[in-house]
Amino acid sequence: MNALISVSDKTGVVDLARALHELGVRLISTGGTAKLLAEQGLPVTEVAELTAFPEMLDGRVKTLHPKVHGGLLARRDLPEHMAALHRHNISTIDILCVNLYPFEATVAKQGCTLEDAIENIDIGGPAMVRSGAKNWRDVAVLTDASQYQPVIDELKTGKLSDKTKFALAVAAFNRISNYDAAISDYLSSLQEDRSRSLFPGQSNGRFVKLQDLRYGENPHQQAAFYRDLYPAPGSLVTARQLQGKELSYNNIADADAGWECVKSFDTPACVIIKHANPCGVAVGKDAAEAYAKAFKTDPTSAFGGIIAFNRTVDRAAAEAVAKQFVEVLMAPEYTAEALEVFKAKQNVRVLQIALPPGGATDWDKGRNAMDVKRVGSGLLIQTADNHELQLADLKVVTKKHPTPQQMQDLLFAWKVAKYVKSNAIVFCKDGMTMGVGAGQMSRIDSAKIAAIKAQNAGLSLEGTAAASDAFFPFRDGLDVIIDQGASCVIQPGGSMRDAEVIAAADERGVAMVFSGVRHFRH
Ligand code: 93A
Repeated sequence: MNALISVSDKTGVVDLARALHELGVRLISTGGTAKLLAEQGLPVTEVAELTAFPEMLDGRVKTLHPKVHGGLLARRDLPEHMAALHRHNISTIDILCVNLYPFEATVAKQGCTLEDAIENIDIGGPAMVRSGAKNWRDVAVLTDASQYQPVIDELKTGKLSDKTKFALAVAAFNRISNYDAAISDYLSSLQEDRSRSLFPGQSNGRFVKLQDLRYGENPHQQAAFYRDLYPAPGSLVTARQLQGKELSYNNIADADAGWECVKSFDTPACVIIKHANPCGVAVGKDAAEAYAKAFKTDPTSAFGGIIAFNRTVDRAAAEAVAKQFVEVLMAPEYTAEALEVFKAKQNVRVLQIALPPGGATDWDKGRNAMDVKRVGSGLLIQTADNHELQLADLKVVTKKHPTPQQMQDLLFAWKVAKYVKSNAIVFCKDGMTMGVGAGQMSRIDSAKIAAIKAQNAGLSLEGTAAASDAFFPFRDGLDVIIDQGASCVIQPGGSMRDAEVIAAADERGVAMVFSGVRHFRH
């Protein structure tokens, strides 16, 4: 039996080689490895001797030779393969032990140059690993020091089982795949203007761990936070935490909901999130006014909330926010005075996140290009819900037309409804939410809950604009909304009973517009 050993990380390799030698295996090795084994008194044949070709080009070509790859790839069960080996005086290589040039460790070092990185791209090693692993029935491929001892132990009992050799081949291809991924990731990271590449925000399925989390949604669950390899500008993962306790799993999930919602507004806006739903959203002349309005929607739920702004938080806004119990605060910027206010409240997690460079109407907005949801042993993947409704998209379907002010409120309500879990009913007026009904199994219940919440907050729904994230299958849902005081309604339309629902709106004297799109959010 012949073993070819070629390792950069020489840990454990002398013991392995000695054990192989004692089992009567002939050792073949590349320059550095051969030198080490010879120093330890082991008989070793250099690859250069085997190939009758010197290592060349600074070691770039060492093992890339038919004497090596023929010996690895020949099928022992095919007489013509074995005859070809014989004709060309090639010996089989039955055990291959390779670990690769340390590419990952090299690029992880501070100040690594492109040249350093390139020189550490191993070519011959992965080529041998692939050859050996492809021919797994005949070649045992060791790519990690943890495999040495178990393989030696099994060899001592006679020969390696197919099961072991197959497992080694799987591990070998995994290693190669990760190695190539590291090279591709590193080189891609050097390309300029990645955010404007064809597919912004896409990760090619690869993620980088940002941090382990104390626990998941509940304390008995483990969790970690990963980001896309190339995060889109303006996305949550680009946030910088200025102060406060460590973010929890639920904090991050809620913060994302708040940030996604608030950055969709052009004008100063504030979003307060609880359990992934907005419990108050408002626009105002500045951050402080937007917050005051958003808070009014549901002061009870706002307790312990996650608050997001799309404008600089100044002292006035900070002082107002500091009066309530807040878990996480997000904004593109804070004045020094605002930060001073939170110094006294060290538990508050203060995050600074840059807005997407193109603003609220930017086409990519730093959102995920893809939305992924895990289901039992599978994935659901969809493009993100990026639809932005424009005034011109609205179709008035009732006799009564909304006033320009009502149109603004309808658009505002629609924007908010998109970020409310389905079934969503949102009542709004003058750029603020007046009642939010979220996540109910029945649209009617969502409407009723929104009304109860408004009542609890001392708000009147009289003359409000109401949004429904999906169409009304019957007139009953619309009736409940009108009973609560809505004077205009926005909904996608598209129900079998649209005519009945429009007639109901006309009968009750409210204006209704169709958006033509639905915003289910689960
Ligand atoms: O430069 S290479 O890509 N060209 C080769 O032909 C080659 N063959 C083995 N690198 C090559 N290797 C690698 O050399 C192995 O994967 C291993 O990491 C390293 C071992 O070199 P040495 O035994 O000289 O320390």
